Amino acid sequence: MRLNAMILAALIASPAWAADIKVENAWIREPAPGQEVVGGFLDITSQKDATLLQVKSTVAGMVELHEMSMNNGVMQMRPLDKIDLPKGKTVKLEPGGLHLMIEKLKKPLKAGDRVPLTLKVKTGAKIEDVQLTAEVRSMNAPASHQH
Ligand SMILES: [Cu+2]
Repeated sequence: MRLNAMILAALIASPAWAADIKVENAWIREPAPGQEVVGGFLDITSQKDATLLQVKSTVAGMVELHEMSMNNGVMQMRPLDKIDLPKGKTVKLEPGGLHLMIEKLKKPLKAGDRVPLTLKVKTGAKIEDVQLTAEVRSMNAPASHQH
């Protein structure tokens, strides 16, 4: 029993990032009162060719990968089933482009809150979870899109 507990403690204490994946500037737009869908943004760099398959958060019922783009002068958004992470390239999820759509919020988020996110990243045949926290930030501009 004691040995199992020690192994568990060692696992929990291991570094938060996967060795080959670096995540920076993770933030979430503060939702308006009653709003249950918000955008999430981050910069992700992989040292190997990899694929972001899925994102989860304990504060949300669902997180989708989305892409916004201009189409004949109209801003459109579509869900993606994955986001490619080319080796050594920083892929930016940012307003107006790729983003996370954090949906079915289980509680109100306020500016300054730290929200846990889990990224499921596939590298070759290996799939691993990358844990991080994103800061909720208020934006003066209204949400840039509606569902
Ligand atoms: Cu979206």
